[in-house]
Amino acid sequence: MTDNSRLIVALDLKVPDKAMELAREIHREIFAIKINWPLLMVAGVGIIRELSSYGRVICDLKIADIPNTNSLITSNVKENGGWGIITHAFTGSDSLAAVIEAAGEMKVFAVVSMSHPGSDQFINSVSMDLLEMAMKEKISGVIAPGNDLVMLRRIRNAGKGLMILSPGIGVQGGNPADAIRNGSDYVIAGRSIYNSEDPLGEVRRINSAVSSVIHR
Ligand code: 3DU
Repeated sequence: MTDNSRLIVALDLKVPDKAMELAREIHREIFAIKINWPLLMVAGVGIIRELSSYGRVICDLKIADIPNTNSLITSNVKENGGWGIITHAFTGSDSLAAVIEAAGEMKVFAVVSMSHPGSDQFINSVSMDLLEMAMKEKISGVIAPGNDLVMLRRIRNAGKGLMILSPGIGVQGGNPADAIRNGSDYVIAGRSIYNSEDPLGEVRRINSAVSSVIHR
């Protein structure tokens, strides 16, 4: 994997061999791989270590439980070689603190707003509170929507120094260059890459769109 890329690829595939094959094809040109329940449920926790042979793996488990359970889930990811983990923040500071403590050196990213329309129903009205709480707990970064540039800018402005990862790119309507221009550090894309006829070409297209913004 490379620090020159601002792209995190969501490998939401239900066939582990396909996920491994795709990782092999694209890993040199991306910043990290993100995995989520669809792959983890089929492949088992060992897939974290297998994919880690290609570099950084972020486990998007959107943890949302009591502190003890959060801690058990997080230590499991850590013991299996995860580089980062994604947790919900709405469960409160004790639950979030448990993830951060169990993570040790692993990066922890908290969801403070989401990219789907339902995010407007509940979570978006407390996004700034979630952000403030997560910063008090010394979070590494947050997840903020790459397809809602107004929300993204609010989070960028209030979250100085935080790493911002943005899904909502591609199929969900967001544009990678716009997301970076409005405050994302890294964009997350899944379907637009793994469903493409030419995944590596798609990775290169996103990388070049993003670098044209960064290097200006
Ligand atoms: O829409 P895509 O196929 O590019 O996948 C986006 C990934 O990011 C997917 O794993 C999804 O679960 C995750 N995600 C969001 O899409 C939106 C969020 O607010 C948080 C995570």
